[in-house]
Amino acid sequence: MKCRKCGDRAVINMRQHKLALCGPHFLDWIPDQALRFIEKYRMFDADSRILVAVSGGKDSLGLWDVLGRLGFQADGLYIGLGIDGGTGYSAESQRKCEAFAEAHGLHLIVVDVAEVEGATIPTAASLTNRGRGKPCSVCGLTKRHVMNRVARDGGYDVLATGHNLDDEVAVLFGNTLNWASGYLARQGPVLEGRDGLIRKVKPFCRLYERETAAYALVRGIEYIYDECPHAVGATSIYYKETLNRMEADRPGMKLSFYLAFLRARQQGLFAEAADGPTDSLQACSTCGQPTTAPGQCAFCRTWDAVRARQRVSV
Ligand code: Q46
Ligand code: ZN
Ligand code: ZN
Repeated sequence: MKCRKCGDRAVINMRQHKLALCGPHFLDWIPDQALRFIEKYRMFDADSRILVAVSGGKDSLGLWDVLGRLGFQADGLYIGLGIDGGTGYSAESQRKCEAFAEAHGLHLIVVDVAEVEGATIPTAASLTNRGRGKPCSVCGLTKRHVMNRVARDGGYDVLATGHNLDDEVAVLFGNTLNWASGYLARQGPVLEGRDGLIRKVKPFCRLYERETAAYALVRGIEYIYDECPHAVGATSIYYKETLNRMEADRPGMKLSFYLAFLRARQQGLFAEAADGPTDSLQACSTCGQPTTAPGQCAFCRTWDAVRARQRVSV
C-alpha cells in the first residue's frame, strides 16, 4: 500500500476515507483534521487558554501534542485517582503525563484525590452506596468536579478532552438504544458552559480510535496501554466491540452514524429535549460550585459521607 500523497510506503490505510498515508504525511494529516474540527465547531481560537484533561492514554496525550503543534496554549490536568488494580494504573499513568509535560516544556497540574479529599477513589466507592461499590460512579462525579474547579479557578476558557469517534459513537449508540433524549440533546463536539460550568470541547471527536492510536505510535508518544482495570466489562466496551463488527463490514459506518446524528440534532430533532425546562443552577453551600440540588452538591455530599464513615471505622 502506497501513500496517496508521495507514493512512499503507507503506515496506515483508512478505508473509511479511502486514504493511505506514509508516516510523515499521516503526522501532518491528524493536526490538519483536528484544526478543521476546532474551526468548524468553533471550539476555541488562537488566544484561548485551554486546559487539557490528560489521563496518560494515547488520546489525551495525542491531543495535547497536537494542540501544541498547532500553536495553541494548552496546560494539562492530571487527576490522581489512586487506582492500582495490581497494575499500578494510576502511578504509571501519572508518570506518562509528567514525562510528556517535561519533554515538551508544558505545564501540568496534578490533583491527587487522596491527598485533597482524604481517600482514593476505590476506597471512597467502598464506603458509599453510590455505584454499589463499583468505583466508576464516584470516579466520574469526582473527575467532573475537579476538572470544573481547576478550569474555573485557573481562569481557563475551555476544557478539552481526548474523546475520539469510537468513544462518541459508543455513547451515542447507548443513548439511542435508551432514547435518552436529554443526553442526545447535549451530546456533541462542544458543550457550552453556563453559570460557572466550564465550556467543554472534543477536538478528536471525528477521529477513529485506530487513527489516534496510530498517531501516538508513529509520533513516538509514550502512553499507558492498559485501560483502567475497572473498565473491564463496561457496557461501553461491549458497544464498541459491536460497532467495530459493523464497521468491519461497512467501513465508514461509525463516522456516518455520528455525522447523521449531528445533522439531525442541528435540524432540531432533539430541540424539544434541549429547550425543555433547563434545571436552574445554584452555588453549592459547601464548595460554591454550580449544582441543581438545593444545598450541597452531589460531590460534597458523597465525600462528606466518605469522611464520616472513615471516622467511624477508625
Ligand atoms: S470511571 Fe471507572 Fe473510568 Fe474511573 S474507575 Fe476507571 S473505568 S477511570 S473512564
Ligand atoms: Zn507520503
Ligand atoms: Zn459542593
